[in-house]
Amino acid sequence: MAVDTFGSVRQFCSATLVDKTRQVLQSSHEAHVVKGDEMEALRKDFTGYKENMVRLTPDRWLFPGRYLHFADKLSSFKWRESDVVVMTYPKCGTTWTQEIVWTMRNNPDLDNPSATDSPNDRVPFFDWDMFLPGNIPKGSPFLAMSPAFTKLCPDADPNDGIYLQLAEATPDPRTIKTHLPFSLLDSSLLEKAKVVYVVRNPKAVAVSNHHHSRLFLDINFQGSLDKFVKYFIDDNLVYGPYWAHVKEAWERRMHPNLHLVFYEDLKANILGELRRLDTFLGTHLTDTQLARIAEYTSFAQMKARESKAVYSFANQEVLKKEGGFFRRGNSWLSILRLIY
Ligand code: PPS
Repeated sequence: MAVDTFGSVRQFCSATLVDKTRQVLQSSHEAHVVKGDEMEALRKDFTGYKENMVRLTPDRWLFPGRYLHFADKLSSFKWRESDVVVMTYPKCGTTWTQEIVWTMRNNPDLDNPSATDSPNDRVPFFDWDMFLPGNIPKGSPFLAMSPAFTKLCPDADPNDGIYLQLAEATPDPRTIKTHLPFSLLDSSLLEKAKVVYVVRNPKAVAVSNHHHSRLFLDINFQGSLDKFVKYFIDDNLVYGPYWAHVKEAWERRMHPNLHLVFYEDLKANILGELRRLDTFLGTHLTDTQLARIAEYTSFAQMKARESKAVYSFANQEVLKKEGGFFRRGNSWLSILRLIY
């Protein structure tokens, strides 16, 4: 199928347009539109994909086309010394870690009333906007999901990024979530801010992502786990490739501002991991505070506190039969070992 080029997103981009299907971004990556048979095949399996996707070279990063609207702003985002960035490939334990880090920094005695605000308002997911529609009207449910945006950015246009602008407007000390790899962010990031990078066994990541991709209607994956694993291995999932993402963090692991966390270690020894984080963040919490935070951020307690608003964008059948976002916290062994 002959699909359009960057279409409507092109007019917003500050990146250099090389020709109808290529652009050079400020990060110096070249963006190519995914089109023709490749896009058709993706749309058949991911029926929620409305826009064309883009691929960046080098490394073949895959994003929705609307990434181009934000790419240069994301890669030149100004980091501050008090920032802590929680960075992950999707489904590696981001939500758990962002709650741990925010709580350690802002709610060590579990008495901060802001703790009931939505997690993505307290810890802006600053690259999320590429997944939202390009024309967000007043009264949109996407705006209702972020009261902090309306409060902190009353005059801002949501189409320029609800979460990007919220991240800019959030007062210090900020904790910011991203699924972007280092190479798509400002090269000063580690010199200015602290980064907590979370990695998880790729088999668990694939199983978790398969569920997520079937649950949420803007993805709406139609196929089996087997088929999804092939997408994962072939680096054909958004935010992929997994290994390039992890490698970029691994190469920086000796940097004093980078803290590497394994999801499996959080599960096995949460108190030990909280102590390591305490040292890295410089939060100086007592053992009693850390023990309370471990309990407060446990799977059971986070699941109990979860807001259900996001499920208005979910496949209700999958939700009912297989669970929501807080699915199981580790089930790949029983599922994937049967296949691989
Ligand atoms: S996302 O969508 O990329 O932000 O997802 P992410 O938060 O990275 O990963 C979701 C998986 O993490 C599990 N999870 C937890 N495990 C243990 N303890 C706590 N508190 C916790 N919170 C979230 C969540 O259940 C997802 O894993 P699966 O295997 O799908 O259950």
